[in-house]
Amino acid sequence: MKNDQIAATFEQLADLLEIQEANPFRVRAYRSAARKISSTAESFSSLVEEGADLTQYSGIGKDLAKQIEEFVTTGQHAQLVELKTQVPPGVIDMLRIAGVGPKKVAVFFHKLNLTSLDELKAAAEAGKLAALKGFGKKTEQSILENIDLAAEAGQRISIARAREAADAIVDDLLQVKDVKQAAVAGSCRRRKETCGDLDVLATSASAEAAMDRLAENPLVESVLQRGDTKMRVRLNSGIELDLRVVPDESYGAALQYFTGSKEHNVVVRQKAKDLVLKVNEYGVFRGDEQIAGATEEDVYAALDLPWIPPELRENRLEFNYVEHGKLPELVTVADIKGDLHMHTTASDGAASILEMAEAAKARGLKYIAITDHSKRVSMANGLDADRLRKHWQDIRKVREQIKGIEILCGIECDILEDATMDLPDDVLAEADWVVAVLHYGLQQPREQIMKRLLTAIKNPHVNIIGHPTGRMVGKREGADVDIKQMLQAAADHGVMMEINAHYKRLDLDDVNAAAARDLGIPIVISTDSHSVNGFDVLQYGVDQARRAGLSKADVANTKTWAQFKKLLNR
Ligand code: DGT
Ligand code: CA
Ligand code: CA
Repeated sequence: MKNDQIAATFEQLADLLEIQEANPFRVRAYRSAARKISSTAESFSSLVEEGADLTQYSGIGKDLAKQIEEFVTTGQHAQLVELKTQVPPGVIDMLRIAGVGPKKVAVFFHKLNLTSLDELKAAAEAGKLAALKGFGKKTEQSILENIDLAAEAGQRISIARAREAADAIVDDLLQVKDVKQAAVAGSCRRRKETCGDLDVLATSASAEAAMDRLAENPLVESVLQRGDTKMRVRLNSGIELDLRVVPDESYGAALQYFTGSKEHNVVVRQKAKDLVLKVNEYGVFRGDEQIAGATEEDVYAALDLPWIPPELRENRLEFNYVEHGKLPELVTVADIKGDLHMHTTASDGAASILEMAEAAKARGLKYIAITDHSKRVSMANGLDADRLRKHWQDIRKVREQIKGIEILCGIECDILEDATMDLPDDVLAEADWVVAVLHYGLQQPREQIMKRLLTAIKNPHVNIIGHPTGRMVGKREGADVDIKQMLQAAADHGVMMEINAHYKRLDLDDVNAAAARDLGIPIVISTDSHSVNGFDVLQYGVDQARRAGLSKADVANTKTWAQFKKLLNR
């Protein structure tokens, strides 16, 4: 079990306790434990296995240590299970609305007896929220703006949670003697930013053995359906998972079919028809004769197609590539040599400059930029000019303490609501690397949003636009950005574009990143790390780039430091 998963459970516990108006100290204890766990490099799961004393970590007392041990060994948290019986799922759903936290939800639940998103929406439309003590028209308006997105997102989970669960279940199935092959399929294999359910395939001499094993997995809450070769279960996280056990000779065909997308498969079936063949989850057939099916490569080859990476299977780019005979060699995590967006204790990060540099170096990175917040982000302790210059002095000192990694003096500079930069030009001029971002006023009209973005793009000291739309996956629509205009301006002025790798952002998204690439804009995949574990999200950013069809050459931070340096002077 990963630290993130343990932390997410404690965060959820804190949310539910807060909704139930529990003692604030208890709530805070769970939240700080969650933060500690997710920002600690050692795996708590392994620590528990080794019998280590968890109370050595600040913020983790005896009681919490016991709860962590119980959760890691059983996959269940008794108190969380109990709380879930008290708080209806529809109330928990309200937490997905941007700007709505447990305190507000507690009021909706206890004062207005609202128990679903639909009921909350109706109450907002009737003006009942604005009438509540401590609420106003503005809050009500913002809830109305964001509630549909929260409802639409439904029970879809982030690719990060999806991969953790699916990978753990696949690994566990592979422990079964009779199971020869197992893999995740569906949207999770295509690395879509969210997954509606998980799809897992296995080949096994005994389908029973594979299904029994899944039923016993600690991540599984209940078995919903079970047939001879098919099973559907609900996981503790609420997400559902389909397992299909298939014969070896059909494994590739099943993997191809259940990886999807449906749209991709429509084209694949048409290709088969054109060749007077038939393709389904059992294989490729000429009449009754199976001519392929054991591997995906064979299936595609039988249809005169190259094997297509799952991330591209959306019927968006892939068949164009195939037609022109140049399926790109997609960028990989191993290609990434630098990380140009991260935070330290100078603003809202959990680690020092040196700790971040050491962690980056340990992961094989050759250059990083320290980009703490500018002063507008006061809740993150953002830096004004004086503090920033001192911070850069500290960074220069750290350069003397660590060799083998280049450390840039950077800044994540807010683009203010009035379309000025949060720091004066003379300060920005001293930076090695300026990431310009929108954090506030995302609801402004398109015209003002564009004025802000264009101010930043035209500023000669700005190197890159960070998380360009400001969207939060499944939670908040980004600002009303005219993507085409922004990208054209960036191309004209030599400004790069970020793919923020955090699974809650993944911004630029796959479609916009492809558009940026088409204009020749260098794309940088950044982790936006706030702790030494923050680098873990790199894979999600790389996956988003792969979904955009990006190769190594399209991603600027695959360059060596000597090459990358040349891009710094605009
Ligand atoms: P999700 O779960 O909403 O994130 O998206 P997927 O793509 O995982 O969709 P899912 O779980 O409904 O089905 C998995 C794959 O199985 C899907 O990508 C393609 C294939 N599949 C499922 N149902 C159908 C169908 O009715 N027709 C075709 N052609 N393929 C299907
Ligand atoms: Ca699925
Ligand atoms: Ca499914």
